[in-house]
Amino acid sequence: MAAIEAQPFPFPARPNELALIVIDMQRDFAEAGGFGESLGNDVSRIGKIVPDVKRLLEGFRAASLPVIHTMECHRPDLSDLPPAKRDRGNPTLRIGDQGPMGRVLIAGEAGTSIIAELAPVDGEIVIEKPGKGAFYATGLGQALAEKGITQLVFAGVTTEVCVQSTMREANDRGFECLLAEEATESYFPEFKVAALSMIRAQGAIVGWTAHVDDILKGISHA
Ligand code: C5J
Repeated sequence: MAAIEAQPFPFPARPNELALIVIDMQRDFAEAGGFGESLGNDVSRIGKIVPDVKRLLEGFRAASLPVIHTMECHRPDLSDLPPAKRDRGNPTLRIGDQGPMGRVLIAGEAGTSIIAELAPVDGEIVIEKPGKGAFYATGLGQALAEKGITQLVFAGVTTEVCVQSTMREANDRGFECLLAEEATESYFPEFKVAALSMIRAQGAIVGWTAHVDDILKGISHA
């Protein structure tokens, strides 16, 4: 596989060690009545990246490269939800409350599920995570090690929260991380711009960023 055109310099992709990780493309963050909206956010911004996330998913599937999905969610008994997380901010719906799409961010509830167009297919790994970072209190590290994955292409939401947290966790664990620019979004446009800049600053201190078209071009010969 040729290096993928990226910033701040080409991403040295190795096809046998590369996977796509799609972070938290859940109804609760993207649809009216969910957790994102309960925090006062304009969730329509999230829906707009669905076609680009889908293009990436289809590209990785066509190239037979591994795909991982994450979901931010908690156990029904809330035993993995620290009070400090539940009580933070001033949402109209707190995690675990009953909302229009079921209990907010609880495993198995309708609102917690991944948007239908981006739903996992057989064989793809789905990681349920109680934190913002996907390595904390999950089996993600072991799942990646078992598949020999050392490089991750990131998509999903939100750029500066769960995506960036997971990229930083992965970077510290030795993974090379590439963020797909059009396939990630924030409720705050200025935070997306800032997060992309922070990630690729200082010679890719957290990772690389690239356009979806360039990633798809890079993996098409995998
Ligand atoms: C947030 C996430 N923003 N998936 N979660 O609370 O970024």
